[in-house]
Amino acid sequence: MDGRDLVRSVRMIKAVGPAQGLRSVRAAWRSRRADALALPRRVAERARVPGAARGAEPQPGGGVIHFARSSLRVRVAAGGAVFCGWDGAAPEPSYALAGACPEVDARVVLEPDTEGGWRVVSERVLVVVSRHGAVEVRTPGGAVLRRELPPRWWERGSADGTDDAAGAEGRAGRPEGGGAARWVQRAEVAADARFFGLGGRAHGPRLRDGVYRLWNTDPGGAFGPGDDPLSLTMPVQLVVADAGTHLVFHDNSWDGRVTLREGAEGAGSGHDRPGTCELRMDGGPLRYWVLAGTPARVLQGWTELTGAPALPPLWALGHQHARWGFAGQDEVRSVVAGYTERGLALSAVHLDIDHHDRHRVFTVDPERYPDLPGLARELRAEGVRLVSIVDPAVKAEPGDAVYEGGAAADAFVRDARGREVRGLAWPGESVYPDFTDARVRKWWGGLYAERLAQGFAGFWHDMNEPVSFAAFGERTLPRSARHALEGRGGDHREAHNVYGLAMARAGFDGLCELRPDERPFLFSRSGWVGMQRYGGTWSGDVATDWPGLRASLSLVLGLGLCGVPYSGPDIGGFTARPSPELYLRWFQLGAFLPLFRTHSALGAGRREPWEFGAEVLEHARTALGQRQRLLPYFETLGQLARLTGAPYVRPVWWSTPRDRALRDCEDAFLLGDALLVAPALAAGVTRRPVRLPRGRWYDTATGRAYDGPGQVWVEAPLSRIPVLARAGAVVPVAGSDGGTELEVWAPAAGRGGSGLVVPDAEDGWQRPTVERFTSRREGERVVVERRDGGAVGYPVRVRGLMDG
Ligand code: NBV
Repeated sequence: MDGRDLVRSVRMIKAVGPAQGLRSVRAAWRSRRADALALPRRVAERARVPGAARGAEPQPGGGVIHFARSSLRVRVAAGGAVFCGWDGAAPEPSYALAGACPEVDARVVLEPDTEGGWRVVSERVLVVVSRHGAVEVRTPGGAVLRRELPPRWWERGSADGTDDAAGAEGRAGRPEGGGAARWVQRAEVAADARFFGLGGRAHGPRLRDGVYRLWNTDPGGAFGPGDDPLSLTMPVQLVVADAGTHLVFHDNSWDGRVTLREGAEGAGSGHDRPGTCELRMDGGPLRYWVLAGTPARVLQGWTELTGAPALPPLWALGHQHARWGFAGQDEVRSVVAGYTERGLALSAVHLDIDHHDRHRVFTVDPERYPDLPGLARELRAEGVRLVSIVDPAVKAEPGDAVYEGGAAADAFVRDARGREVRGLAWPGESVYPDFTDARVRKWWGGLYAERLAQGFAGFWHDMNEPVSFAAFGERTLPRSARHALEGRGGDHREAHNVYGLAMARAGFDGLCELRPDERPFLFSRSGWVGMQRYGGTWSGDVATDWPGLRASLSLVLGLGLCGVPYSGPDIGGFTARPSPELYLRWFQLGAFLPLFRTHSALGAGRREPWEFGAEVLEHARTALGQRQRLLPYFETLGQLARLTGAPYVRPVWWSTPRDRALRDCEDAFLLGDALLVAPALAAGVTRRPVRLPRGRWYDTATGRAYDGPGQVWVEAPLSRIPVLARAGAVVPVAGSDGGTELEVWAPAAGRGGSGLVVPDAEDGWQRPTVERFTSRREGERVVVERRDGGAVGYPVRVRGLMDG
């Protein structure tokens, strides 16, 4: 047990009580023993590198290059995404890909180069493979975006110490994902490159030098910027450099570590030190995808590969309120009444594990919630939905309906000897559904019928890293636990990171079947690449302090760049009672993030805006009003995320990635194309510097115009955070009568602008229509037109004219 284990155990025993504390020690021993018995022992390992190139075999989209001790498949897909697979690794099977592997680009050619290596030439990228297996991805103009050095594998020797590995061709036939060989691959990027992504990281969005682990982990109570990993890791990096932007995704769900080191430019000496990125994996295939282009193009390609983000129903873009610790239905009612009486908008209330009967999933505490369907109906009449937490752990007790049903369906994860794996979770000793089995997903998806009958409209998946409270060691299932892995069979080393993703799929598919006319609303703490197909996520248990506030912005930005656009933090932080100022600043930031939800832990105080004094209430009311007004814009951004992969919340360099100062700017963000939001992230802030992308920007509160690129100081009084609008932007907003109107920010003289509206009046599956608008300045007049030549169709309000 190390220091971190100890702190975690003490925290946990405080939370769950001494009896559970003892059980957690037992759970930890059990898990350790299971692994000791079932996992292969570390024995002599042999290192292997590809060796020299021996020849190449052209194939549609690229080809296979044979080396003395391995082979590399390079395949360029029609949209320009490059696949590289070593040792026979193919793109499928994959938990990340949206569907069938994308079609290849038939125009691609594989040709020998003059250095004894090979080149794969395509329209958007050039892939150069050296004769020892280094792989360079270059722009068509020849600039190197990434250079992967030859990989190295470590394979188990046989009992007598000899290498049990077959030749390269033998390995090529090995089924995907079964590989237990560890491997490492090191890559170089430009000296000026910056790294982003890797899923939800607290100390981003720019990922500084350090080691980042790829193993979904419940931080065990609270996290701040120093904690890594968190619940949602992804082997996805977005690298931004002067030469171009690229995304690299290693399609491998095993435990691993990414070591990043930014490069340095040789200040006139001409000796640049490249940035480096080293990936060390504990097993699984060595295969990766690279997408290159502008950030928008890269995210578009990424969405085509891994799936379009699920569109949240409209109500999920409004303000939502949660707390762990509502006393019961009367308290829920009175919280909603508090919002109504004060004229504060509220679209949903979330019920945490305390609404269950003894913490058991898919149950309701009959004493505290004697009529949940009645409460749901009553709230619904006031426009407020109920959202239910759903944990994967099922109380292992004969007589428990979910347990009995799951046992009959053989749904629970088993150990190597075929016995149910027992862990410890909120209901006590628990078992865990194996969501990597389609049959189990179907069974689990059907259980949401009970939730729908209780009147719930949305779902909040928690503890699905998955968590088993163990006093020491890993707080999850034993690594030796067996999983179906879609029929291929394997253990938790491979299934762990996709557990939350597969659970989200089970919930999403179940809901689509149970309630086919409505888009499901689901967000999940853990997940993996592709989870956006089923819903969003949230910060998890972010610490209540100023660094926690900063971390919550990092998470949302980083996740958006990994293709998961819908997320947000626990406003006010999860762990303690925030100061009024911290609460307000968090609320003001949250009002501009897709998931706008107040939440707190048991004993961490309340989060209603009126709990922090009259001044905070008034300012929170302003922020809520701004959110309500921007709802048509949020709806449009949700639709655009679905259509193009562009996240609602984007780093300020999104459209100008070559602007180095913007690349390093982490305390502001773009909301769509039109708005730049600069939150107050420290105590006592009343004005702050804002780094602007090029063009004219208006402070939306004062109307004052600023010209970018460059840094300006703007007012950030307690009453609001700075929000700047791009000159020329056409922004759909809610007018005073509730209908949509267009707010148009005057273009600078001689300039124009544009904007989109994707109206969506329903929560179903209708195909959206995209309405495009342009704006232009004619003297003192601003002209707004619809691109297709039709009538504008919305009232237009021009802003910023006096200042331009
Ligand atoms: O269900 C209780 C909490 C929940 O409120 C929180 O949002 C999750 O992130 N849950 C974690 C389990 C307990 C954590 C200490």
